[in-house]
Amino acid sequence: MSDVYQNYVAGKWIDSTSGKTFVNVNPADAGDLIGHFQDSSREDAEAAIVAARDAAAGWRALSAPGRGRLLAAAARIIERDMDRIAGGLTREEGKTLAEAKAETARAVQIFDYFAGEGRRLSGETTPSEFERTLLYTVREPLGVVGLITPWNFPVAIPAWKLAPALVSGNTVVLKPASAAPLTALNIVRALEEAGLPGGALNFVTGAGTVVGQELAANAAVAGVSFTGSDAVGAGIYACVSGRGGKAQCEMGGKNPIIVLEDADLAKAVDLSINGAMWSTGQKCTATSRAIVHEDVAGDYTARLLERVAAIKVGNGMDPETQVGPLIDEAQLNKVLAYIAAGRDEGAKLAAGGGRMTAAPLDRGFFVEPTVFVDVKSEMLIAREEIFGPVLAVIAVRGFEEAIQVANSVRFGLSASICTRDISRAMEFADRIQAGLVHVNSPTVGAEVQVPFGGMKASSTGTREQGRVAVDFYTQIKTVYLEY
Ligand code: UN1
Repeated sequence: MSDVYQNYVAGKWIDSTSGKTFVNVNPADAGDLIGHFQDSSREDAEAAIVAARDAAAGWRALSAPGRGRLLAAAARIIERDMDRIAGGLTREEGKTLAEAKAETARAVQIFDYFAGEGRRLSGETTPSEFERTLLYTVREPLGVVGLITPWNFPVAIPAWKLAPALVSGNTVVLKPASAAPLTALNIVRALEEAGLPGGALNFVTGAGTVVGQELAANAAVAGVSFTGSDAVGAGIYACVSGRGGKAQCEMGGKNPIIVLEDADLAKAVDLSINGAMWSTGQKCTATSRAIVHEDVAGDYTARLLERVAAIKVGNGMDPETQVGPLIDEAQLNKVLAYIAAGRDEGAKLAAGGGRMTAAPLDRGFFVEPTVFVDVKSEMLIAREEIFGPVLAVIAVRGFEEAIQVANSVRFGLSASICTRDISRAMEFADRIQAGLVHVNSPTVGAEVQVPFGGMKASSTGTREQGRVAVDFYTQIKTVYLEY
């Protein structure tokens, strides 16, 4: 029997009342069973919400710098346990160990950054119309918040929701994705070891339709922050805002890289490979459209295909591996269905396109790094988020058409341009419909100290990360004090 992992509620590790568990397997080798996790019931989620509510006054009463110190202590524990946490992440999620370590290091930065926010949670004072009146604002926590996190960044995304939520004085119920719950559990353990009081953070694993649904529907949960698919996010947003709660949803992307005729093509190819292929394309910020000026499209594509052919796909634990598996069979089938749709619509498959079945890859969910050329912007593969290592190359006649194609999708998360022309780079920054804009830099990546989020169907609610992250987790009180 492999390990059984429990929920964490009111400072205790406990089993679900359902008596049921689900299994977590290694996507690089489906025979490698990582453990059993609690298949929690609605009652478990309710109990966690009650525990968070009971702990709210005590946690809020602690000073903000004091809450920050606990986050800093957790950062040191995560740093100490980096190899174990990153190893578990690769085993359950599939990304390479180098990527898992970089992501864990990012979580350390996030906890350190928001530890400092404990000393900066400021309001403002302004002159009043009235004499002898002090007019000022303070930030207060919302109360209980629900955090629903995805499997593709199983340490960074829980960290970037937990840290601002906790430092702002909220108590939390965290529901991690069922495909990668071990890494989130390791973060909960780090916060427990750091000395977080019982009930301030509760951890409940299980189905989104049960645990996630309860967090969205329960009136005691003042705010819900979600990262995941846009279909689920839209439902959560409607449910939470419909009952007067606060909702923040980070959803899909269909992120373009525009390559102009004056671009450094070696660099453009480098950025395209990074954005489209690393982490197996399983990032909401992944590059999935290369919108290339027709004068350089041939040269760009030739260089791109040469690089794609050399990509080493395999188990993320192997130091040679550059691209790991997709997360599970459902994701594999979804990616293969998009590839089939691309062929049906007449795009030309220039690289990859199939499942990888040579042993030992047949034990996991591996797909070939895939490139389509001659893609038209109306095609499904140019419009919908695929969430796999698939890049669609679209040739355009010039800058105007590039902007028009880039903005023609319903998503607006991240966008990049490769050019040496500062005027066109600036015009791109002005006109692109995206929350994250990159010039000669990949669509992926997110520094902790600046806001992260998208426009259009990519995001709803205020931004994550940076100082503005606390805007979601706090409410402002304005005080008029006459003396
Ligand atoms: C990154 O590009 O490093 O789920 C961060 C996602 C995003 C995070 C991307 N919320 O892929």
